[in-house]
Amino acid sequence: MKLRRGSHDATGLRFGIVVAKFNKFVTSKLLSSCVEGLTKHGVKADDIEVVRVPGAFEIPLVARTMAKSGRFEAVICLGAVIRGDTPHFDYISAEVSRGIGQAALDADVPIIFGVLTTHTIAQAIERAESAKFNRGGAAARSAIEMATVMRLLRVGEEIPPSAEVPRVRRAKKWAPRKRKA
Ligand code: INI
Repeated sequence: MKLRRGSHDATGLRFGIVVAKFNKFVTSKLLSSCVEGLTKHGVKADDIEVVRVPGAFEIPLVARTMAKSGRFEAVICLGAVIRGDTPHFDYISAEVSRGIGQAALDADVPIIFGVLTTHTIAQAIERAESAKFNRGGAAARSAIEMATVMRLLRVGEEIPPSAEVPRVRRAKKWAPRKRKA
């Protein structure tokens, strides 16, 4: 049996982060613990690119574009959808989770779901703070694990240069010159 798993050594890997501005008092905490989580595992600050979007609903499109750019080994999505008095929560949380999953499959690049969906503000704060659940740090670890396991699985996918088919010039067939009459 072969067991393949990702590592937590992220040296040389590049990550994109999409973070929602809505509920910034929560998402800013998710962002700082996520960046800290990446750098702690060897990612250089220059290899992290952060894009801010208005709200969680806008995350999937930007995540998909970043993932398709070929500039990142993984993209991390951070947001906070907090239940209110209307069904708005249900539409946004359903769409962001579906959209992120679809974006990862479209782009063929790991996209991490670091979007909180909570009933209360207190639950959201609890999950964003590093002392408690720290979902930002967890998103960073998941991204590193997925980036490294995908790299393992993809070994051998590219065609090595030696296997490329050389362009062969066909030699002209020899034929006797026709004499002018
Ligand atoms: N966006 C969030 O990220 N979290 C929320 O809790 C939220 N609520 O509750 O409304 C929210 N709404 C904005 C939404 O994501 C879009 O930005 C907006 O609808 C424009 O498309």
